[in-house]
Amino acid sequence: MIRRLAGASLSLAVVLGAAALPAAAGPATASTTTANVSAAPDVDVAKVRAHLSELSAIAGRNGGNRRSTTQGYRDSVAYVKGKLQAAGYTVTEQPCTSGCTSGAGPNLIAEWPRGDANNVYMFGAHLDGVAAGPGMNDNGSGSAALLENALALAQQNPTMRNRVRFAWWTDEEQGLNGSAFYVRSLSSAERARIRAYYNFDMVASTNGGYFINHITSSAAAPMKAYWDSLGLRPEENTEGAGRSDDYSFQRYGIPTSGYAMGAGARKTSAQAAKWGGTAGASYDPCYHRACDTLSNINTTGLDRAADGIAHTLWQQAVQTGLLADDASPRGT
Ligand code: DTR
Ligand code: ZN
Ligand code: ZN
Repeated sequence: MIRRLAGASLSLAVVLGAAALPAAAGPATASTTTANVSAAPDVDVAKVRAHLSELSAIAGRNGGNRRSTTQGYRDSVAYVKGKLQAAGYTVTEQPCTSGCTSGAGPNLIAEWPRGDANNVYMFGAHLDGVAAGPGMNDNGSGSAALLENALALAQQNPTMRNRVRFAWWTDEEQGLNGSAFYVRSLSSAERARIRAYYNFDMVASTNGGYFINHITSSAAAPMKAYWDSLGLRPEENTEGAGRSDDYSFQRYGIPTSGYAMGAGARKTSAQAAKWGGTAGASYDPCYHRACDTLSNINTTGLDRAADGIAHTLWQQAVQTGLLADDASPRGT
């Protein structure tokens, strides 16, 4: 619950350019056009937390973790899949048949079947955890934020300009293996349709910062615009570079970005002055530890990530308005 303007539908479109936020919409002027415009939803962080609670319970029933090779992982896949199917998605389990740890469960892929299939925007998070604990920040946080965004998209069912595909990856913790298998398995034509891949890994670190992968890139622009609009002054995700599933796409030249709040590296004094928290301590003091439980979740950060995902998804793929000059749709 962050955004000042959270309505599901506006009757007045103000064409403000690619980085425009609904909160900046002003009164009608010569540059306005009347249309049914879908605004990005304010994703309910209580619902994101409810998904996290389910993942926590799954770990609890399965020896305390959700490692890719375990029943805890397979139950996590079943939970996410069930929610997506109930919302109307066709969901694919992709077994990882090469390069994954023996016995690793599948990737989970869900595409929203509207918009131009030649322009695909992908949003992904790894669903597996390490053996040491339940993996709530790493990476229940990204998985749950993504799931609630997928459900919000289905619920709002806006007119789509481009295609959105969601992925929950297996075996990231053993070497980015599920995402690497996925990208490797695509044909070059399928890879060329992916306009950007957005990654969400550890988006609720209790002593975290606001980090964006490839922050100055055009793929990152809507992610940065949203956090800038909250006054967060995000920084480049240097700690996470090459260490999560975005790297599997980057290696094939696909533009990548994403949010992260940080792992085992320590917060600087300048960052503590800017964002609060404890200088000299890890962004996530429970990184890869048994204490990465529901208590290890920064709900404010989680909310800001979930809402920024929605902003980015809407900006890149939803039919958000009509051109001011000729009133023709921006896409087909
Ligand atoms: N892939 C993460 C590793 C990681 C390390 N630092 C960061 C910073 C931001 C995001 C991720 C990471 C893991 O799953 O352990
Ligand atoms: Zn991770
Ligand atoms: Zn990890």
